[in-house]
Amino acid sequence: EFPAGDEKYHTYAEMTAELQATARDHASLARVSSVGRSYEGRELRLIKISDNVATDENEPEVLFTCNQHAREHLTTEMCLRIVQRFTDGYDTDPAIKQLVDTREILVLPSVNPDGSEYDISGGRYKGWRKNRQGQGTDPNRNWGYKWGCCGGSSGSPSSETYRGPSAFSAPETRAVSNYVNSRVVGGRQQITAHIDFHTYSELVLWPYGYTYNDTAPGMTQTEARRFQDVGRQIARSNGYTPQQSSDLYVTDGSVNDWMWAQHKILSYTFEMYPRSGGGLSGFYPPDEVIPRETARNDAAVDTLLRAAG
Ligand code: 0X9
Ligand code: CA
Ligand code: CA
Ligand code: CA
Ligand code: ZN
Repeated sequence: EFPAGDEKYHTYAEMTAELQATARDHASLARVSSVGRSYEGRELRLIKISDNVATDENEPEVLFTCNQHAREHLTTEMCLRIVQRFTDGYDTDPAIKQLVDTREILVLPSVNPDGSEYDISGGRYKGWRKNRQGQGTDPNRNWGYKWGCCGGSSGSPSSETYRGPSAFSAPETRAVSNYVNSRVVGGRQQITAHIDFHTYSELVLWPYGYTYNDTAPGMTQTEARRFQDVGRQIARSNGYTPQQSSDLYVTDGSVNDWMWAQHKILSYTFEMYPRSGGGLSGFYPPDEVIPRETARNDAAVDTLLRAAG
């Protein structure tokens, strides 16, 4: 469980209960499923939000993923905020209704539930980042595009950025990638946009992460400009700093590179609150900041949903 005073953060059980309650209270708008299981066997729960949710309609699909990194608990709250806003707001907010009626919104609040539960076990934060397979694989170095190519990950199992023995060796990245692959319908990827939420530093990041170059195979000048334009528009609404992800540091095997290179999904990483702050303690802001720092991304989320059209 979370340490005393931070009970407003959701444990895995509380997150699951929240998703199920949402689907029960909004049966025509929200439906819970699973994309597979974590290394320790937890369901990787997905909630879909759309009008006629039981039908696979011909609407742009937009994916939000959270908590690839165990200790980044604020991101799970971000995904839950998206879920809550697009269900509770449907009947009263015309802008919400418009988006829900014209998009299929897919939310995965915890991509790394094993690591997340470990991080809070015994009611004490452990500063854990990776999954719980052996010494742990960094999920965000385990994706299958240019995996391990470029010095942006480690081959040592003890490293915080261990890439695993092979691409998609982590059950969590394998399951999410299989799900995304399954959204190719009639030769066309249905998911057109994606945000992977992390903490911290208040950044909006776009691919590629494996190279400093703005353009590269699979990323034309026009495509790079699109990432920049949407990324900068988003940054104006949340006050984050927009940049290519390699401008922060080079990573290989990160989720955005795969989403874009493999599927041409407009895929961003958000690094949430705080902007800076004290090493590990930056991962553990008090639960009092949850409402403010998740609502801060409402307009950004709406912008991405619109850009997905
Ligand atoms: O290193 C990561 O996976 C992300 N930062 S975090 O502090 N949340 O671990 C950033 C990934 C963005 N990609 C690149 N910087 N290339
Ligand atoms: Ca508190
Ligand atoms: Ca629909
Ligand atoms: Ca569809
Ligand atoms: Zn992270």
